[in-house]
Amino acid sequence: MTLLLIIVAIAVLALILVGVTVGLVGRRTKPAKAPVPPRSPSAPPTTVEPSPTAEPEAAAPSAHTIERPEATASRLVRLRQRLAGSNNALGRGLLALLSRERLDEDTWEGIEDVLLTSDIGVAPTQELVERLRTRLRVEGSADARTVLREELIALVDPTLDRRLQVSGTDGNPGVVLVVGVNGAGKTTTVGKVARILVAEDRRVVLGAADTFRAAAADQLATWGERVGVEVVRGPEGGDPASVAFDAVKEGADTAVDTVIVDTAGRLQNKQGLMDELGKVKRVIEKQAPVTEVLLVLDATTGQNGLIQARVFREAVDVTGIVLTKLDGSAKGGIVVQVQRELGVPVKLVGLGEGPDDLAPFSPEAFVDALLS
Ligand SMILES: Nc1nc2c(ncn2[C@@H]2O[C@H](COP(=O)(O)OP(=O)(O)OP(=O)(O)O)[C@@H](O)[C@H]2O)c(=O)[nH]1
Ligand SMILES: [Mg+2]
Repeated sequence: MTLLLIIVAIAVLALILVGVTVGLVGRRTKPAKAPVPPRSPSAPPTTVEPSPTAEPEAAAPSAHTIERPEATASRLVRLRQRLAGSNNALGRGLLALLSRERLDEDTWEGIEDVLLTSDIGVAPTQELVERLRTRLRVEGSADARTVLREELIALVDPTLDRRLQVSGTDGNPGVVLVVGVNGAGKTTTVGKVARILVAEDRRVVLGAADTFRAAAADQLATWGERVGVEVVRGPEGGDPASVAFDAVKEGADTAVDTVIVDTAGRLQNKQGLMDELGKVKRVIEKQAPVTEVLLVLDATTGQNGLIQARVFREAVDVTGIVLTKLDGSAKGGIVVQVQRELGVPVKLVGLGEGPDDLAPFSPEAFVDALLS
């Protein structure tokens, strides 16, 4: 009898065990939610947070239709590799020349040529060569690579504040105005920045103030839809300042963190268009202060980019540069020139056409990529 009871007890236990196991497996095979990349605590801050007040909670996106953008830390690793790929002609050339047995006049001329071809600019090139010559002479045994790395980082200036000003004060959203010439990568950058902010759990509204073509607003709408961000648009041919105003008003009314306003490409030598840009900014500021004006420059345009930068700075107070298409350019030296000319830091770099191919600019990572 006792034996029978034990057998029955074992059988019941076995049944319970099987049931639990099947339940677990069943649960595991249910469709998984979209993976959420972990936010690494070591990621450098991309944005400035002026007020200690609590941010409003982000609306819970539906996992089926809305993408979760890549976190900044992991994109930095990937983008560093890409940067190394596109710019290593400069770094390799310099290292090859510096590693010669004797650094004669021909070698120094070669170094100058390599620097000039990368668009660092004449004055910074001469300064850099002078400093390298002095240091290598004085610190006879110094490793050329270490000296070159230190001097390049100093040239790119690690002291500049490169965080994006994406938060407003006094209950206003932060307002980012994005400007630049045709095809520089403005709309793409607005879409990519929105993704960075969404990845940081910020609430965003986009303003399609490029009213020249309906396709421009459609392009922005596509970026917005992918990450569940509202896009405010106006009629084709409408007043861009009025669309920008509406977008910022919508952002304020719905208490989002940041409104990013895309503008039409405009040539810097068309005075009327440049005046229009000034008006867009003034009209926005009737609603809320513009916290960041990003000038988007195509890194492959070299000296021309510098001329654009000067004119745009006069029309609107540029606070940060986005250097796009650095993936297709060996002219990364433009970073140095444009910062010097404008006194405005490069804050972001575009390294491809992919949705997360935009990274915060870091002088150390940039120079390490050059010398890798
Ligand atoms: N390789 C590469 N392509 C880029 C990058 N950024 C933008 N592009 C491409 O450049 C082209 C123009 O980008 P848009 O964002 O439409 O440029 P835009 O400044 O808004 O152009 P307009 O509105 O016509 O003035 C597109 O094909 C983008 O995919 C980048 O960092 N790398
Ligand atoms: Mg555009």
